[in-house]
Parts: sequence; structure tokens; C-alpha cells
Amino acid sequence: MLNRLMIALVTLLATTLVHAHGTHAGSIHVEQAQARASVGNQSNGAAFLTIENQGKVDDVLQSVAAPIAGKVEIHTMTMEGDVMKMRTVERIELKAGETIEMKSGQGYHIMLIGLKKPLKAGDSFPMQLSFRKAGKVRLTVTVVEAGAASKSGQDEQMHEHHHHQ
Ligand SMILES: [Cu+2]
Repeated sequence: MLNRLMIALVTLLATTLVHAHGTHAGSIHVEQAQARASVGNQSNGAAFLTIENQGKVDDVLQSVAAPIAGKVEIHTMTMEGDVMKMRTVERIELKAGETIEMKSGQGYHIMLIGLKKPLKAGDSFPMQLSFRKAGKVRLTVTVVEAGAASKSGQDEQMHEHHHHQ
């Protein structure tokens, strides 16, 4: 009897923990919201999210806002030969059932331009995504070590170059 109660309790705790990592709004589920810690006096940063459209209709991520940065843009990164190229996109289409996983080095990322303070590992900050159908999704982005998601700070340096030219 006691054992069964313990199992129920542990299961409940585990469920609560898993839910604490994700944010829901309508059919949209966002998790793994992370930003890389600033290196030196970088004025820009990048955030990465996993967005899942669990609904039956397509949706569109239209804009992103975060008070920690002067400006927030959605960027996409592609390799052209040995050169990494970044460009701004106006929106991200999310088909019904589609999951978009942002990763360092390729695909989409959220660009934080003109950081109001350096991003320190362990800190977190609020961000708001605006979807055409699901509306606004508020979430908390956790700052992780600069090397946590990629083996080098190469793409961060690239970001810095890109925006200062
Ligand atoms: Cu970028």
C-alpha cells in the first residue's frame, strides 16, 4: 500500500517537472527555450526553442519580443560551401503536427540584438511569441553555457560580425 502511494507520488512529481519545461498556448507547445551565455562584451545573443504545433490547423509564428534586447528577429542560417550565412525571415510556418527544433549552426534561431545586459549562465528572461492562430505565448528562456549546445563559439562570433557590418 505504501509502495503504491510512493510510486504515485513519484509519478506525479515527474509529471510536474516535465510540464515545468514546456509552455502551452492553444495547440502550440514550446519547450527547450534556451539562450547562450554572452562571451566577452557581445552585444547580440541567440535563443533556441523547440516549437510544436499539436493542432489540426497550420499556424504561423509572426513575431518574437523580449525586453532583454533592443530588437528581436527570426533568423535562418545556411551553409554555403564553408561560409555560414544568416538572413532575417519574417515568419515561420508551422504546419499541423509539425515540430521545429532550433539548433545552433543551422536552421532557425531567435536573434537578440542589442542586449541590455550580458546573458549569464543560470539566468532566465521572459520572451513572447506571437502566432497567427494561437495568439501570444509567453515563456521563460534559460541561459546556458556558451559551449553547451555547440562545440565552438564560432557562430556567436559570426553573429557579432554580421550585425556590426
Ligand atoms: Cu542571427
